[in-house]
Amino acid sequence: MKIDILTLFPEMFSALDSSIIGRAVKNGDLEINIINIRDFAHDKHKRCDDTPYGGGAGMVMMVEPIFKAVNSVKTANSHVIYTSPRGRTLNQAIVQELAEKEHIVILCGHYEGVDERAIELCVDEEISVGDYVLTGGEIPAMIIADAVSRYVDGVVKKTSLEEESFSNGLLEYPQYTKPQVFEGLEVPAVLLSGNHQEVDKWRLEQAEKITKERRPDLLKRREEQ
Ligand code: 4G1
Repeated sequence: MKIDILTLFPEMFSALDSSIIGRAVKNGDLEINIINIRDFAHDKHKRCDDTPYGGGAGMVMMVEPIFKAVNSVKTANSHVIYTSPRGRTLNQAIVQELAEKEHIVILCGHYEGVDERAIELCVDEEISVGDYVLTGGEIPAMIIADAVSRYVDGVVKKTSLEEESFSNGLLEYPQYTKPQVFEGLEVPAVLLSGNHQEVDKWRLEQAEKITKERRPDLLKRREEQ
């Protein structure tokens, strides 16, 4: 899987160098390229944003550098995403859909976003990571790259993905590690019993209880599937 990220703020993506994603990139299981849109500016000042036609606050990212940047990476198999509050909200079903793609290109907006013609000319799909105001699409792009990368062979152990699909759509059960007692709080006895059937049963019950209490909408979505 190849992910190309187009941005005016490439430095922000050093966050991806560490952790599991960084290791997958080093192993060659995953290719992530960060492309600076500014490298495609045509004038000597490398201008990539300008004031909006019609007036109003802030700056708009210009279409030409974006158009050139996208075309520099795009092939017949590319899926181009614009991270935007207008898009459908990311969920695990969308992540799985994206994980099937050979090549994902993610365009990050900043300031007041991009010239609408950039979306019209270059973008296959808009995706949002949630309903709140951000300064740019860079962190959403990292969220998409992180979530999709987990499905690349070798990034996450197969058993993790299998357990996840078993508990599909449920919140996680409580986890404990050493010590057995801390500040008078004990690890539930069933987890020390060595009875794997009882452990599995307890974990499923806990996951269902927590999901029902906190995210009943997730249970409804599971029933629909
Ligand atoms: C109107 C949130 C504007 C924001 C309504 C989630 C947010 C990209 C995302 C905004 C952005 C709401 C996202 C807002 C995002 C141009 C550049 C758009 C930054 C920008 C709820 C600012 N998922 N926001 N506008 O935040 O890019 O992907």
